[in-house]
Amino acid sequence: MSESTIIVERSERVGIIRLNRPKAYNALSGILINELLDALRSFESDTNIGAIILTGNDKGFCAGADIKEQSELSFVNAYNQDYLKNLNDGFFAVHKPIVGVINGIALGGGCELAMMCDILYAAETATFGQPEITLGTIPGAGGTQRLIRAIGKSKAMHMILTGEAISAKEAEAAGLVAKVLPLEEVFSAALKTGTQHASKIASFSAPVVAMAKEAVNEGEWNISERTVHY
Ligand code: DAK
Repeated sequence: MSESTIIVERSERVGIIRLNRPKAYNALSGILINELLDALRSFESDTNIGAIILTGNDKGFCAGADIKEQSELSFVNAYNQDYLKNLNDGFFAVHKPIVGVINGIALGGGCELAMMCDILYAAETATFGQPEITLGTIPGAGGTQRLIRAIGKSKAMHMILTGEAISAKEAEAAGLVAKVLPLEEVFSAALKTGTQHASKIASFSAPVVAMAKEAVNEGEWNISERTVHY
């Protein structure tokens, strides 16, 4: 039986999902996306869970769409599977806060996955980038939409049109992440801090947290139709 592409844990009322494809920098294979969505759905329906943490492993957060897998798909298969849209829709369906703990690279779909979270904490080693243009394509999971809302047009354009990544400090200054954590013991410190914040949120009224999250998302998108096309 193949190894799971995610590790699911819980710490009191906090559900923790760790991406777990170290040999591929946690690239988003179809299997990983399905397992991630299953874990999100499971935590969403679990009344003992009040918040969710999504993080990577010691290879970093996520290198984006699985390039090898994608390159083997026919157009029809890629179109029908539409993994990235499923991923985006799956995050929209979660009413509990999702804290992303970004402990290293967050590239392409990895940066977009980070932006699907509600609050981001980054390690000092984290980098954020949309390198799709270097592969002859554009961000395919909301990057063109979320990045402009998170950091403004000029910085978003710079990242998307050059493919250059930004550091955790730059991401914090630009408003992409809420907090940058100390470098020493990056992973455990980031996870611990993320867990503490998630636990704090989890102690509040669940319906009120869900309403607050919904209101913020409405403000971010200002649209009733939740589909992100790119
Ligand atoms: N997918 C699959 N495998 C990956 C990968 C990825 N994204 N990133 C890394 N790997 C694999 C490498 O192939 C290598 O595998 P082996 O050769 O060992 O089998 C292993 O991870 C280690 O990689 P490196 O040898 O390159 O390790 P380094 O430490 O030197 O570099 C790196 C690590 C993460 C900086 C580098 O691998 C890298 O730059 N990776 C690619 C990052 C990237 O370009 N990400 C964006 C992916 S594209 C759309 C649909 C989809 C998309 C766009 C539009 N539409 C529907 C419109 C695509 C979106 C993307 O995310």
